[in-house]
Amino acid sequence: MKQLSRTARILAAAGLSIGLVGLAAPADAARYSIDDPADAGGSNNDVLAFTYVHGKANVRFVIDVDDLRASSGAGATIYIDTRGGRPGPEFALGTGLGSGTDYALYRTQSNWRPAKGSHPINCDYQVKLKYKADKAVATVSRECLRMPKRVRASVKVVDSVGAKTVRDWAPGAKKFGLRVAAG
Ligand SMILES: [Ca+2]
Ligand SMILES: [Ca+2]
Repeated sequence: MKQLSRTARILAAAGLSIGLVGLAAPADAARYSIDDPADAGGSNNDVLAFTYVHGKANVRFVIDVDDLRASSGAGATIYIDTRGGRPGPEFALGTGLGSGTDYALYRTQSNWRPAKGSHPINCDYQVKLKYKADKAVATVSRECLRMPKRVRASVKVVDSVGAKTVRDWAPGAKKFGLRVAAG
């Protein structure tokens, strides 16, 4: 297979994602989307794509997995970088992928761990788990993120396959996608 440049892959992924994310996103929003290989060792929750859309009022994150199930015991964490000059993400949103799960947005340290004494932030955000479409969709108000000019993110899904713990990151372990400005 011909090796595409990173930019070309991102553009191709963005093109493909239009049909997936659809018209729910504002037309003028900036987005980043990347495909991820089926590389999570037999996990149903293998991440196949990660997309984020930075709109005027909120940032929407879409995690496409292989086979999202209501019985899933897996969890996802979306790491959100709002200040490029400070190492690591400023926020993280953790959620289970099973039906009726809890989720929480919290502040992070430069080492990608929760900030000391961090509590779930009291602001407007939600996670929707779409089992038929195999997507987890998180929508976070920009006010939660202190109205950042630009946002970039990384996602990690942790699942158990037999006795093994499988971690699947997109676009890579502790690697952010491209920065996108508010649309
Ligand atoms: Ca994957
Ligand atoms: Ca940062």
